[in-house]
Amino acid sequence: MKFVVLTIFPEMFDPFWDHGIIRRAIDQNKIFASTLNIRDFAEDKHQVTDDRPYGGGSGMVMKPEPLAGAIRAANRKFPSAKTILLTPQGRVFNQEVANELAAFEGLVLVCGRYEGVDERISHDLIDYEISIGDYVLTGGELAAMVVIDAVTRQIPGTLGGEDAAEKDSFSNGLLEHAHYTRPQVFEGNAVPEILLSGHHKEIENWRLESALLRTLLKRPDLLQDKRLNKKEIEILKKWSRNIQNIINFHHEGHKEPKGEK
Ligand code: 4GX
Repeated sequence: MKFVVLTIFPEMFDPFWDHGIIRRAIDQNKIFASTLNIRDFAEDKHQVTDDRPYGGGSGMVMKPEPLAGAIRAANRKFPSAKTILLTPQGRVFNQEVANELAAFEGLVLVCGRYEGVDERISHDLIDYEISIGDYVLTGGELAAMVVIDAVTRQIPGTLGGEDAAEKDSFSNGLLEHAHYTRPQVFEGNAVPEILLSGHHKEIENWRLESALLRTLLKRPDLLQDKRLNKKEIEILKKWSRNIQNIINFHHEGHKEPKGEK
């Protein structure tokens, strides 16, 4: 996967490329990462990238010429890459989008600043618009990093260990199960016994139950969207019965005498 980031703040990406899994993916040629400074494509003496909006009003707009120059330079270098504009108006990014983007040969990520980019850029030179969520950033750079980060870890061989991306959150539509490491007792709280037992099948069942219950309690919206298998339905039914028993007991324990309201 080739990433080219177009930005007026390329230095923001130096520490991003330089750490952790992204760094290792670059070193192992699983991804290629580069930035182009939009300012370098400005023609004027002062290399201006913004201008006042037609129609008036506060704020500035990114001028089309430097952006077009930068996008075309990136497209010449990587003709098969898709060009993505980070903007609150885009399709909301999630794991599914990350997987779709991971299938492309390259991504050119266009980072806007100010109030946005001239509309003729988005119309003519952009393949996809992506938003990382419904909040307003000061620029597209952090959004581009989020996209690059999530896409990179979907590329086979980037995570180390036995293809961890298939095991993690969302790959099965559920949140992760609870995790524990040493010590066995921390500040009076013990690790669940089953995890120490060495019974792999039971540990797997416990983890599925943990994942299902955490999803039910923390993100019930995810369960609504998910196709549940037989095992998962059995676990939820068991907990439904548990809860129903508690409710029944509660009602019976507080029953009013017959004939009364
Ligand atoms: N997810 N922003 C982009 C300027 C801008 C506006 C419109 C192009 C078109 C954001 C987000 C985000 C703030 C980045 C506005 N550029 N980007 N910027 N949320 O809020 O991606």
